Amino acid sequence: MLNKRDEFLEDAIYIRGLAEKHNKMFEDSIPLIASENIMSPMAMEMLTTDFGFRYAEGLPHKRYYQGNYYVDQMEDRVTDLGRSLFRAKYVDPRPLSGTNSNMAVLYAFTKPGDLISTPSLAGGGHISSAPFGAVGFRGLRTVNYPFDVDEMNIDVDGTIKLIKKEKPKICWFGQSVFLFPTPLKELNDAFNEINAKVVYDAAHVLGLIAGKQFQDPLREGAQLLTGSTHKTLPGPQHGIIVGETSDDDWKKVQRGVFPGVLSNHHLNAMAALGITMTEHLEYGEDYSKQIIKNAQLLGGELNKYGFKVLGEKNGFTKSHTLAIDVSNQGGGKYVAEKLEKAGIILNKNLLPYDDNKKSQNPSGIRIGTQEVTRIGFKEDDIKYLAELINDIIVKNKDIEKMKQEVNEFKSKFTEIQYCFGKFKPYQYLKIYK
Ligand code: DSN
Repeated sequence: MLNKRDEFLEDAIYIRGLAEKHNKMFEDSIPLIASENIMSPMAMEMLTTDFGFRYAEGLPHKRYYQGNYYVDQMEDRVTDLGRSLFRAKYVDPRPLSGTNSNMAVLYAFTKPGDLISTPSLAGGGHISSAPFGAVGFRGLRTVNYPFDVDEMNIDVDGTIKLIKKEKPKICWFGQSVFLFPTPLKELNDAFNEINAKVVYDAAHVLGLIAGKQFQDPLREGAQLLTGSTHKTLPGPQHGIIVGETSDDDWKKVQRGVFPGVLSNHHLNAMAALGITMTEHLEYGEDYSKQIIKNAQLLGGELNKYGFKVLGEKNGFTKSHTLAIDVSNQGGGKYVAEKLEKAGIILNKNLLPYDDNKKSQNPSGIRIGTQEVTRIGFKEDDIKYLAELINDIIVKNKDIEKMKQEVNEFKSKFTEIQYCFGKFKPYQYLKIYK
């Protein structure tokens, strides 16, 4: 019979074993989820340092705890790196996630009952800007921008009318299906007329903005960028707020972060973010160019195979993301699950004309090229990926054989690119002996 210690150890080893199996599953698979990425070795190392076990409430040099001598220096440097990377006056690298960043900004500039304008969920909006997400938690009301499916973007004229009529306290932008830049410049007169705050949730495209390959929202009308830091910016699961705004407004943002929506921030993740920023300053431009090139090529290839890739009129995408209507191939749920069986990991997604009630079985799938680009996919690899997807979904080839092909293909990509140092991804379990 097992004694208590052995029983608990068995549980611990079971959980560790799941992590090992999960690592192996991703090692063998092609990762296409548009909101994920893998970290560099130097950034990853930071997550297992003592930074992760300490408190540092507040701002550098004005803490409530002792022991922050090096923490303060690290936070100062990460903040400065953020200013360089985003060419911005203010950076707060403390939020724990994208949603946490959004909550801090909502806390700073709204009161319960206020109205804000946001992208709709089906138009790609994020759950944190929906009434059942962070926005609802703050007790806010929302109106959604009209969407133009041909353009795969918000409808400019309709949005101008909506802003002028509804006079929202905040005009909120940014999506989770983010194919094309938001037409901020075209909306500037409307923002000015109602004196709204303009906030842009850049989570998905943060690395592309920093790599100067997408729009530059802070120069186009937004005062604040929020975001998570682990999508096209390949950092830790963390958050950030960037601002070109008045000192008074920035103080409100900082108070929104602490003590508004968090007590301690996660120092190990912040250090990892700092290292990611240094790497992005060096490699971000090349990396972003290749991400977008790969996404556009994949859109074109899938289109040639007969898939209905949205945004065709504008070249399918100007970001890392593709949105594909697969209602003729069995629907988003069926296609995503079938691809998963063959080792291609992506997600089903609402499309702009889907009712929100269809979120468990929407018409679409979403694809992101940032992670495959990170491990070295170039043009020929993208063409082969499109062929694999066609073989699995359209030609209906044997799933086990396809899984083998996917595994063999993936085994060619053994190193994380666009970073300092060398590392074979998925080999993470080294500390416990
Ligand atoms: N849920 C994430 C996404 O997949 O886009 C964003 O937080």
